[in-house]
Amino acid sequence: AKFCPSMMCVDFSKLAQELKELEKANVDMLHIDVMDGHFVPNFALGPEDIKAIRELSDIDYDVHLMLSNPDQFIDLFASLGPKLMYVHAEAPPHLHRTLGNIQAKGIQSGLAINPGTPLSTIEDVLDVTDVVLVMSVNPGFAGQAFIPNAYSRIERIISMIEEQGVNTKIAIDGAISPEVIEKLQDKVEYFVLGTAGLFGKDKSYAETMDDLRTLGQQSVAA
Ligand code: S6P
Ligand code: MG
Repeated sequence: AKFCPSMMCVDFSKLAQELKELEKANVDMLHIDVMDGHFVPNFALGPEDIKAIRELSDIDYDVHLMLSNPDQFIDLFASLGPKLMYVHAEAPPHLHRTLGNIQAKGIQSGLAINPGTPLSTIEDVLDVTDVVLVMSVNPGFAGQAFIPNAYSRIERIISMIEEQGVNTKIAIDGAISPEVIEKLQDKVEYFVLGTAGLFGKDKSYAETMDDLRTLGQQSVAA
């Protein structure tokens, strides 16, 4: 499993220090939430924030576009160099084309799906989806409660992936705690970490990450 701290949870007034700490903790990839105040009832990071992060660190990052019209902004965000770009299953009218456009830029295509959206929405686009991001909160805010339907949804997505023989990986975002990581360790490739898993603890990021990784290894060995 890989761990992706959510950059909307860091203290932006100490961005350089925060990034240094995250590097020391050997996180796998940064998760950058982009919100438009329309698809979700909040605003989060934007292109200028991503540029600032890139100037301070070269850790790989994904961008999670919570935008009503992602098609309009794919070029802009692609030009900033993400490794993986998530759009929402609920947003673009031609989902298969949108995901294909991301792949055509040499960026991994990500497909985020809200807790209340039927999984049939993603069934026919897995051939152009590198990573499915299962939302375990309704997107918009950090610090919300975990919505447990994510567990059965992940099982059903795994069945779809196996049935279709595609290589799609699974990610999960929203209130990811040590308990959730332990349960999903073998099924999920990318865990997004926010306030439930990493930020606002008494421990350093490095200590918390060590604990989370040990937890993962134990459950694999068991
Ligand atoms: C939510 C956003 C997430 C949050 C993350 C925060 O809309 O997409 O990436 O940043 O959920 O984590 P937590 O543990 O505070 O829910
Ligand atoms: Mg997110």
